[in-house]
Amino acid sequence: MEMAVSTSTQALDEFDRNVPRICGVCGDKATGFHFNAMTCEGCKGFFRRSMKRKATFTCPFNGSCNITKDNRRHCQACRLKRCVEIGMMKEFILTDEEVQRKKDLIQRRKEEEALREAQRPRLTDEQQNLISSLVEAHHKTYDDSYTDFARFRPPVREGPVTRSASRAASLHSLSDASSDSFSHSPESGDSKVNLSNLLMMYQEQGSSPDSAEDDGSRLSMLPHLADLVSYSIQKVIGFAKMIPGFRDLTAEDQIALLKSSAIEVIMLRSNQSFSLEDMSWTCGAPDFKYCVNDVTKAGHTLELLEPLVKFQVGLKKLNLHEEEHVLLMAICLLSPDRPGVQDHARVETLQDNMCEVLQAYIRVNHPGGRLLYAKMIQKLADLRSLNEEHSKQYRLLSFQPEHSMQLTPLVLEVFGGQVT
Ligand code: VDX
Repeated sequence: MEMAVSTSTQALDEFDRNVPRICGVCGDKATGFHFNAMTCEGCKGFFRRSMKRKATFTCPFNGSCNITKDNRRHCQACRLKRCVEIGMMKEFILTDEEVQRKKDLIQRRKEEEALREAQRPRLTDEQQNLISSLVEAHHKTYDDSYTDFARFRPPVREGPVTRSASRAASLHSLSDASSDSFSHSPESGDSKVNLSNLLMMYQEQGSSPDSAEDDGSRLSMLPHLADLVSYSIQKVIGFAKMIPGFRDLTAEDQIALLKSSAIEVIMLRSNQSFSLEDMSWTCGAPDFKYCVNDVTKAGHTLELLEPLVKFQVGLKKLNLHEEEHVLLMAICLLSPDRPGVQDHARVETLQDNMCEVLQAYIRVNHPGGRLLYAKMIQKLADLRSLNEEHSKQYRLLSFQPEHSMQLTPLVLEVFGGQVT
């Protein structure tokens, strides 16, 4: 019984890196278990040689020598006796043939591993370079310290939650009522007429003077978030310009791509600051932490914000590598099917190439990423409908001069100008 226990603990010890590695025979530094006991290389060899020679030793002293690292050569008899005492067994000694077989096995395993490593799918240098460029471009345009945010017009969190949201919702029913007049062709020239009509309708049934200041119509977060988005658009432009191939497109195509994808890329990049713990975008200082309620104070409704937060949660849970995150932004930006893109084929070639790189990257570097590519492409589809909903809500905002005046020239240029 006792024997069984000590053997099993010894076996466990072998896996325990913290076990003192001291030779049980002489106290020298041990190299592991040899013939069933923890010993140094010297005592291991001594035991094997003694057994092979079937040597018999006699102690020149009284048969009870204390074996140490320094005197272990003095008395072979007591050294061997000590070997047996600590459990070394001749049955554990391999024959020459067994030693050879063991060596062969180790060699074969090494060769197999080398072969596997050589056969492992790899990214081409060109693919590797593309990824490096995108990662570098992102690092140059996304500052994790968020220190620039202090330069934006300050965030103001005032006004009741519900009224502000319901006010925004009433804007919505207005848009639904007249949707067939403009929603299908946002770019068409005659939309202006409808937009003006809509604006007039809104103003007629709009805020009464007494409720104007405290019902959230001031959109207290709009200046700050408009500046945040304006700043982010600049960063997205900087990122786009560093995507290999983007600068070679015509200026018109570059602009068409940026105008239609900017909000999507912003939503994508913002995932880096999104936190699952508090379901908000956390950008350093407490002032720069944005929750859904804050965004309603910039004129948006739950009809956008609920799916937007869902999107952020789903994206966050994909736990993308930075390489995948930047590739997804580049793929989003280089979508050939955006309104106004002329050289569709060229954009498609660029996008296809990046999709290939993304798939290869996942296959090679993302263990358990079998379904990841498909899930990422689904996120691009989600972004399209978020874009659609944002456009709708932005349009309502931009119709109201008192709100559109809070936007920046860049935001107005990229998302579309106010009614004139
Ligand atoms: O990650 O219609 C990134 C940089 C940081 C922070 C960040 C967060 C993005 C957020 C949180 C970035 C606040 C609300 C935003 C959201 C993305 C889109 C959403 C800005 C921007 C709003 C619906 C956008 C409204 C814009 C407008 C008022 C013009 O770049």
